[in-house]
Amino acid sequence: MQIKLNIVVGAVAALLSGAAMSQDLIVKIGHVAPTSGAIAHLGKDNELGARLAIEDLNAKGVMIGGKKAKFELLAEDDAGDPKQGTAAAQKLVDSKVNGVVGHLNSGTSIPASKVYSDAGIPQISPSATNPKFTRNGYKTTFRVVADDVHLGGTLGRYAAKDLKGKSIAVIDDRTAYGQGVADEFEKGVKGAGGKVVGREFTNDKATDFTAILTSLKGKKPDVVFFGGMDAVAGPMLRQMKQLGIEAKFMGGDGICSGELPKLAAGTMGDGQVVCAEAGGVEGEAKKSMDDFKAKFKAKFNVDVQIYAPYVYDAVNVMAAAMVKAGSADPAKYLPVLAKTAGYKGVTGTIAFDEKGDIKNGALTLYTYKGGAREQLAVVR
Ligand code: ABU
Repeated sequence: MQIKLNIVVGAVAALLSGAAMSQDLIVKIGHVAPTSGAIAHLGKDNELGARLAIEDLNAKGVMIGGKKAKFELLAEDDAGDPKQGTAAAQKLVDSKVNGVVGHLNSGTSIPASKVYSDAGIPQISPSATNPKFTRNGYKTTFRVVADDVHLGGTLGRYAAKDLKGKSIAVIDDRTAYGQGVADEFEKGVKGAGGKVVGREFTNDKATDFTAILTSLKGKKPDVVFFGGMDAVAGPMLRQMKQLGIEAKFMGGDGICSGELPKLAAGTMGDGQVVCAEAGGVEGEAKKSMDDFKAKFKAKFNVDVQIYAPYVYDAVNVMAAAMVKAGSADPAKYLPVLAKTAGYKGVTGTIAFDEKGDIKNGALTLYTYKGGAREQLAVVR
């Protein structure tokens, strides 16, 4: 008799819990980054940031509009290619995602932003820095990092004033990011009274830079700036060494990864490279970033490359807007997301301006010593 009663009680409990589960609110978060190709290490870094955020949200038991939210990650690979980027965006729209964090590259984030805007789906990029990303007038477009006007301009002034560069050479990879950040760098150099002695370009898949480096060598540069990503910067540093070019090497956030020393195969001199991440924290706020990096390493057994913490914050900012709006319906939480202010993330305080850009964005200048990234300064 007791056994029968236990079975009935168990069955009722199972039914009730099933009923409760069926009332859970499924929230689909799309994520897009190049998880294949030359910068797959950066794409995977971003994707792991999103996975950690989703796991933490589900572990916390977030309530949205009186229902327990179950967050699901729909991760797409765009290979850093604009066409694949818009295809991935359309796939996520067709899957009825509630929001998207991505893409990693400016060259994919910009065309994809139209797809999300047309569908009314909020998109936060954790790493696309080309200013055009937030300047198309789309209400759905946000980013949690500083843009290339800030990044390139600051690095240009730093090259002319702090590094006291007298003959500065500039190379870019002709991508939306690389060319844009190099243009801003050049403006920054000239604005600070510095001289750009040469400008060359390559592409984001190139491996041989002998011709452009030989041409620049004749101009005796003391600083070489590269607008592009670490996968190209590493071999470029190797070839600079082979050609006997002793110049300092600068770049934006795209080269400022943990992977750069490996990609340069031990050819980087201590302090030779100066780069900047398009965000950063200092003082007391640094603890939350350091804690995040330690947790990330413990969980995935890899170090953060650049932007995983910004992806983590982007997912959480989106979830916080849903909680505040009491809805994961994009039309309902989008106006709340746009008003985000004072959100305390692991990357600092997040607030959006009228374009969807982060307000008062920081930059962190780094160099490399002994094959490891070393912070120089956080600037605003
Ligand atoms: N911000 C550097 C890498 C991503 C991009 O803007 O293309």
